[in-house]
Amino acid sequence: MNALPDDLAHDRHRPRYHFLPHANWMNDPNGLIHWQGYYHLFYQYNPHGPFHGTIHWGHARSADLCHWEHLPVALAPAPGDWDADGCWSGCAVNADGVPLLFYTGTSPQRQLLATGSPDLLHWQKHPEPLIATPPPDIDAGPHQDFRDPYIWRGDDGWYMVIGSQDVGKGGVILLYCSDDLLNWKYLHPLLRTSDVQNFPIWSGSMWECPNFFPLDESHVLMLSVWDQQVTYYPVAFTGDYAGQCFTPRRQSRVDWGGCFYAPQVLRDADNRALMWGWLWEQRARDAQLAAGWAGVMSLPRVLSLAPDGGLLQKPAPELAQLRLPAACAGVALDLTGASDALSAVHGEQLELWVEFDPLSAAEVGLDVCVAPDAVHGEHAEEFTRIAYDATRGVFYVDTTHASLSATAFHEIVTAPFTPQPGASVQLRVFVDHSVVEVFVDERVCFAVRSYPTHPDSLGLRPFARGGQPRFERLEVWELQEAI
Ligand code: DQQ
Repeated sequence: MNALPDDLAHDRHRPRYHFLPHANWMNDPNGLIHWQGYYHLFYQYNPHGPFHGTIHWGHARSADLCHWEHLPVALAPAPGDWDADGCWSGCAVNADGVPLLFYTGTSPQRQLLATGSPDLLHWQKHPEPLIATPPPDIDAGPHQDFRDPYIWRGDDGWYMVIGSQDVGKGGVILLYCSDDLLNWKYLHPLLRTSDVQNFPIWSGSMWECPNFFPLDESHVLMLSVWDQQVTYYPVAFTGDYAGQCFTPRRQSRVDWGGCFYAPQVLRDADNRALMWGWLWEQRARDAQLAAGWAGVMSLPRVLSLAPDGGLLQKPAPELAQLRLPAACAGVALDLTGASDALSAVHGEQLELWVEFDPLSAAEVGLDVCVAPDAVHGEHAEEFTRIAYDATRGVFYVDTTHASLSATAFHEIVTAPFTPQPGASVQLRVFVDHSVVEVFVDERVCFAVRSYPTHPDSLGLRPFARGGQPRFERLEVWELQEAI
């Protein structure tokens, strides 16, 4: 852990246990690798300000997934190099004990390699691009959208996927193979838009940041949907992989909150699939410039598959070490009981574990970051609402009232949600200053940003409409600072 400079220590919107650099801009997680007992997180980083530009690879490591040590920048764009305009996203590979970073250099986009020292602190760029252009039968557009290599070792050699577009046809994930990690042969598209046009989630015109990995009995292709200079959301296709071909069976949104993007997955020594995503700011650019930082990493999420093939995500259990003694631990509470139990609890670094009967009211949930004058009232001036709406069959997070500031974006994000028959809904919420990360039954996740203006918009309160809600469990912890 590294002490924060004074000006940042007083920034109430700056997260304290979600990872971010001391200052400036951060976007995608890159090169995730569990190496000699440490989780290494590289990330897209601009050391020159809190905006996207001159993209380097920042670097940090953690032994416990909670406390992070900032390390020197790993990759920097250099005039005359193939990455002169930026070192864009990519992955790390352990090549029989030699650490390698594969990434996209701009412009135009091409796939590059750097070899690391055993402590991962020094990186030597390979003199030539590994893959300089997209395959000739792919029209990657005027900017040659062709980026974000992701590599794995198969039974018969190395494989790489790269995100791209085929103009007029949509996104495409290109599959390559290699015997030596240096010479790559293009095989064919692993997936393209025309293969998934009957799936429900719109998938834009370009696919970036692919990850492809086995999970339980299936394979998952995760990618981020991009269209016309706009980043949208990551989706995961679950299906079968055989003979270098992927057959998707099911599609899901990885996160419904609207600021989670470009996730990457790491296999750790216990063979867990751990995922981080970039959480972008949801406030105006001026506010980001004034803050001096922009972009936060999500919490590490452990992935598994539901029996129906859906993606399950839960916060890494290591995060429990940040808990202070429980500030509230209630069982079988009605609305008044829950309200009383929460009235004494407030904070900017909280974990909530709530279970409720989804049949007990038309809408059930809770509000976080609530202004104090309204903790017991109907209309708080500032609050962020997290709730299940049985009438519409949705779970939602509402930041319409999260901030009185004109610079903060306000929206209601909604995910289809059907409770498990006969079971309570399990809601886990992490509040970390301007980050609110929500896990519903491990099946639906929302990461949102909330920027209250009142210094004391720190309260919690249960919420219900149309019925008598029953909270089976209501537990809250304050969490220690870790970054
Ligand atoms: N961010 C990187 C690209 C990637 C995009 C550039 C996704 O490599 O496609 O910073 O956010």
